[in-house]
Amino acid sequence: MTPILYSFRRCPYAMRARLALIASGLKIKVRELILRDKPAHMLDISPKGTVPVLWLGGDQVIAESLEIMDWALAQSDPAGWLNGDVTLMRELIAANDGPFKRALDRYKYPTRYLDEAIDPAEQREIGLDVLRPLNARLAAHPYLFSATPNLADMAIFPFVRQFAQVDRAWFDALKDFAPLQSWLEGHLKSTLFQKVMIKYPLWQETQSEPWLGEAFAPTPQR
Ligand SMILES: N[C@@H](CCC(=O)N[C@@H](CS)C(=O)NCC(=O)O)C(=O)O
Repeated sequence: MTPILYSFRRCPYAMRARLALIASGLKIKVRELILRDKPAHMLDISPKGTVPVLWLGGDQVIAESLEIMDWALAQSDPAGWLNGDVTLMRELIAANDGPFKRALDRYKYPTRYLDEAIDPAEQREIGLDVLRPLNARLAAHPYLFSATPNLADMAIFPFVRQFAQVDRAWFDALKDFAPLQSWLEGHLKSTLFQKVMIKYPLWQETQSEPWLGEAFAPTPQR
């Protein structure tokens, strides 16, 4: 069967999965959801209840964003995202998913962490410390490893986007971060990202799913 992705448009984990799935050129269908109303079938096949979830049919399920990227690129990697030092790519991704994401959540949603007596400005600095080595890499070439993007660029930039968006004026005014700022800008303007951010209607059990990365064309009303 055609693989089906359970996805939430604004989730950075779901974005990185969509980036790899679209870049791979594989034909995938998408079920758009909102987190407070997850489809029963998604919870059946992945009880931990996070997006993205890629359903390959039957009990074959991939419920981790990086594993979805790996699955897609293992089959088809036309842009060469796996060319290069994959171990180092994964180290950068681990710093993103660990310390950076932790600081991002506390910076973006301080009221969720009232028991921790969070200072959002301090968390923002912790996040910036993780971005500093990325910025240094980007001073040497347009993407993290070379002149073309790879797995690390694509797995990380959706989170930097979120970090920047909390206070765009502050982010844009950061001195010494021009390489990171233009790297982010380039991703946001890319054709691939436009496809990744196509808006789909929420999926309902009775509906057929649109193709991932293709503009949704509703059936004309008679
Ligand atoms: N480690 C997971 C994390 C995914 C994740 O945490 N996704 C969030 C949305 S961005 C989620 O589904 N949270 C569950 C919820 O809020 O109900 C992955 O990489 O796929």
